[in-house]
Amino acid sequence: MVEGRADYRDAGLVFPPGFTFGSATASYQIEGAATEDGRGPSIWDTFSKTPGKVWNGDTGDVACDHYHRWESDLDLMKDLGLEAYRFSIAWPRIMPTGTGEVNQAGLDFYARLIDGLLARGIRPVATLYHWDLPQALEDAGGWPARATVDAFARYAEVVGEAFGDRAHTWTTLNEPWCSAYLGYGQGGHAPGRHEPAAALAAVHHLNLGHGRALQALRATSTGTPEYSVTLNFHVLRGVGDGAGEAMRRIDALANRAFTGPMLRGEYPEDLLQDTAGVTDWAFVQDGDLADIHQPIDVLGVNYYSTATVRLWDGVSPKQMNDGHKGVAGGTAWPGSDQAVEFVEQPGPYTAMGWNIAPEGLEELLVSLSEQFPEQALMVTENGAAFDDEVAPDGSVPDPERLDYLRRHFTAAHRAMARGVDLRGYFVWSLLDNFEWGYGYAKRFGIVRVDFDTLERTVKDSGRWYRELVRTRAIPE
Ligand code: IFM
Repeated sequence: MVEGRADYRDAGLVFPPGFTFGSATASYQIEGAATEDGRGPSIWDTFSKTPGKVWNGDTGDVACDHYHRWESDLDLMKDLGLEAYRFSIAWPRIMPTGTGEVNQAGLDFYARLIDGLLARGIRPVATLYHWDLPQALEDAGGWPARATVDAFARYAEVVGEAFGDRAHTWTTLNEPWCSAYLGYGQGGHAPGRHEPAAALAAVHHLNLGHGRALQALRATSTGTPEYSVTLNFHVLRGVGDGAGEAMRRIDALANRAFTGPMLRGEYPEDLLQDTAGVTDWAFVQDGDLADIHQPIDVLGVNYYSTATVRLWDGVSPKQMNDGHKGVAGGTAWPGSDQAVEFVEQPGPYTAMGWNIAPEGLEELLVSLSEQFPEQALMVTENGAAFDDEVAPDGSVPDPERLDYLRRHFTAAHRAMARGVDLRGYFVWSLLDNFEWGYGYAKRFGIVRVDFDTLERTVKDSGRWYRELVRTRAIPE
């Protein structure tokens, strides 16, 4: 083992000028004001209000109340020294039913936010879709339906016209893997459907939506924004005899299903073969791949942990679902008697139960830059949930999160030292917020939110980050 590789706790590493330090959030997770100023319902409003879907019955109705507290939140960002802020625009605030009428009050909110960022010298990095699909579009079929792509392109045109003079970076989608597979396959995310073929149709329509949105944004933006998409990559480890095959399959489904069309203009042949028992991919029409394959300036990378997989022979999808051989979670291919199981990994873990593996980030960044040598990269999310406690003096000591961040910044720095063109890093998240199916039980913020009083308190990790941004060197 190379000295120092195991702990990733190098201090003093300096990030170059031009490297962007930011933090990230998403609309449904922080805004609240779910029915105010003409916002329409999204699939997450519906899902979170469906009994049994979200821990404790939590919803985003109030969340961090950022919709009303945006100005003091911007002051907080300024105080932390953030150079950029990655937020998402709620489609149902802009177009309450996803198509048709544009809601001026929704546009006004994001105009205030963007202008407020610029006034404080913070670059606005805006994501168009971080999972809050207007419910009316889901009622009409959701992402498995091609019409959703047209609606998304029109929405991109509207925000491009409104903010394309000021946005620093446009990001089309956040983690389409989650939207497609968790939303339409596994069902743990909104809209909670369990339809494997629909999940793959959603993969394609999200990819197409990305390409069509880029075209619309480019056509309407009058400034000089950068263009990007954010993917959550699976950094894979394998166990057992079929380890290589298990890793190949998940790499195809989870990673190359998106990078293939977006960055190479084609779906991987092995993905089409692996999934032939589920769909014939007839939803891919002539011209789609050219539409998807648009240039981007930066590829957004979200990374939290690694995943370990094992291949099972002789397991049918039914057995898989029944928990055959203790297989709890994984993927089975209809028409095949093989299944891939996600197995437990060695710790330490965060409060999400995710293993802490900074070396996975270094490996991912190096691998992406080898696969796509011309593509600049940006870590658009990295961070950790822990069960923070408020100290008697009101401070929030969070040594585990601080240590997690230190090790992952070290990993990013090491990747850069190995030649990776990494442009910046956004810590997830600025604020404790609505963590989807976990509600408010999991805290990712570098700023604590008291969900009774909505008071914000900068945690020790936030202070540490402020020091990193100020000095550009990883603090002790
Ligand atoms: O909170 C989420 C975010 O919305 C998308 N990426 C992962 C985060 C932590 O689960």
